[in-house]
Amino acid sequence: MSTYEQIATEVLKGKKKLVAASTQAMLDAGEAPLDIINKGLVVGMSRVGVLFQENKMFIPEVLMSAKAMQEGLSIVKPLLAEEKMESNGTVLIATVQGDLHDIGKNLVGIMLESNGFTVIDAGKDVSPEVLVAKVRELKPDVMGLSAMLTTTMLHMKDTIDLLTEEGLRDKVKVIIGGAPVSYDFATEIVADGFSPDALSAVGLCKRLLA
Ligand code: B12
Repeated sequence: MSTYEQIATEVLKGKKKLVAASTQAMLDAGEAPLDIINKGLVVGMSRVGVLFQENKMFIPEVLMSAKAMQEGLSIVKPLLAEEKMESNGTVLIATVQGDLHDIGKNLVGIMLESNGFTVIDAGKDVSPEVLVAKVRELKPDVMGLSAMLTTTMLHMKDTIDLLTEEGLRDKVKVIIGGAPVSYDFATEIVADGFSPDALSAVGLCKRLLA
């Protein structure tokens, strides 16, 4: 029988096929999809973060882990979205320009979707111009911006500034997240909110749209 610890270790080792098999085995054994994400896949990826920081893991291995994590997520995701409910609102999410980190953003999308929000994922490395055009066209209630680099987090401000210039700032709530950003940074760039993780992002969206 697979365990959460096994999934975490397989993510850390970048074993895509094993992660897929263990995830499926856990689901078959009746484990909840959200638990598999939070107690298995995310735990593995957090360990990757620590080892990368300590120079004990390098980019090719990190990428293998990221792919293994995404493989697990792709198996549990359809099950989370299965319970159809009335939409709580529409959230446009994206990783900002110059930034290719999308695991956190994808998790936020999955959590929102599984809590009844309609999620439009604009992808990664998305420019302020493209985001503003999407806000105009799709009229989301919330725009969620993700950044993982201290350099790219500045594009969150650029995106908000462009929304203001285009007269759209009061049409959408903007929330931000990602390792280098904080509540203080959100206040500084006049975003409507910040969340440190995917689960609290759900509560934040609910509060903003209440
Ligand atoms: C995986 C990873 C990569 C992968 C990304 C694969 C992918 N598809 O995402 C690859 C190998 C491509 C990569 C590349 C690089 N990376 Co990198 N990477 C990481 C790593 C190890 C883990 C990130 C991750 O996925 N974490 C797991 C997820 C679940 O957590 P999360 O992203 O934080 O998301 C959660 C919250 O932040 C929040 N959240 C996230 N987004 C949002 C959005 C909203 C709206 C809300 C509300 C919440 C929210 O909710 C999420 C879920 O709970 C981090 C280390 C770290 N400590 O974070 C470094 C890290 C982010 N990378 C770093 C660096 C330097 C790079 C490179 C520049 C390396 C290089 N020299 O080339 C490149 C940059 C490429 C680019 N242009 O983007 C640095 C950034 C340093 C800095 N301060 O700027 C870090 C911190 C590592 C380090 N300490 O040096 N990386």
